[in-house]
Amino acid sequence: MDKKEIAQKLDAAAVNAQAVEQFATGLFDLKEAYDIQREVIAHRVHRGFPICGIKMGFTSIAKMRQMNVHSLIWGLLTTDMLIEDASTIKRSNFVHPRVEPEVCYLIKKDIDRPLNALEAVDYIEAVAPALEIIDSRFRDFKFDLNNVVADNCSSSGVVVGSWSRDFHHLTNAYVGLNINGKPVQAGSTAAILGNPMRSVVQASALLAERGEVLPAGSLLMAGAATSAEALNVGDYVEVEISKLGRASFYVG
Ligand code: OOG
Ligand code: MG
Repeated sequence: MDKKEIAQKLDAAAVNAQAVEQFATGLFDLKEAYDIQREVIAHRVHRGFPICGIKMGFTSIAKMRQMNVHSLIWGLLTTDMLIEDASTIKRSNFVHPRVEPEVCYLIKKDIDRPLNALEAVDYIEAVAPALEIIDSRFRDFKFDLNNVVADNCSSSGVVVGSWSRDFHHLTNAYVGLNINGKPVQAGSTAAILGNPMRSVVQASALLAERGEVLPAGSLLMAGAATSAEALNVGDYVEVEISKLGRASFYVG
């Protein structure tokens, strides 16, 4: 099976909301996994949904432990993944969706080189509370590092709340995930690499490694601060970040 065939299988799994088996260990290496990810994204772009940002994964210990993958990963966001704040998603469009609370940055200037933490601040226009819907295309949500990367890091949906230009207090802010009014996960933005801004630094290094640029106006999801929670029909899901606000959606 070549990279194009693997990508085609993963894209079909997403479109049909039908899980597939993990690909055999050793079928492709990590570099090839990112090449497959690009092929998977090409299918979405071809359907008329351009790339609108990137997402970082496994930037918190909680997530690494939950999924037993201990390396930073990154995927691409396309416009078909964008979900309006306070809107309703259809459970039947997904395989086994989960949600996690995140911080989303809006990029001010093209990120075209590795940045340090001080420089990264100048590349951020605004920040917003966000929710990521992840939906692994692999059976039982089980994968190894190369498989999850090939599957575009389980990316499925992104809900972004209101933008704020004040992002300096985000070093240690409360992050809560509420489902049907009950807090189901609680943590801090500090759980994201010690400071979510480090996610921007890491993203700049990973982009440079592949010789890619993140254009101004892109979204950058910093990675979940807590473990993810399964979604069920009827759920009302809300993220709450101290001093930043909320974002939410319903599952129909
Ligand atoms: C992979 C995606 C990880 C995050 O925020 O850590 C991720 C997964 O857990 O399926 O998005
Ligand atoms: Mg995530």
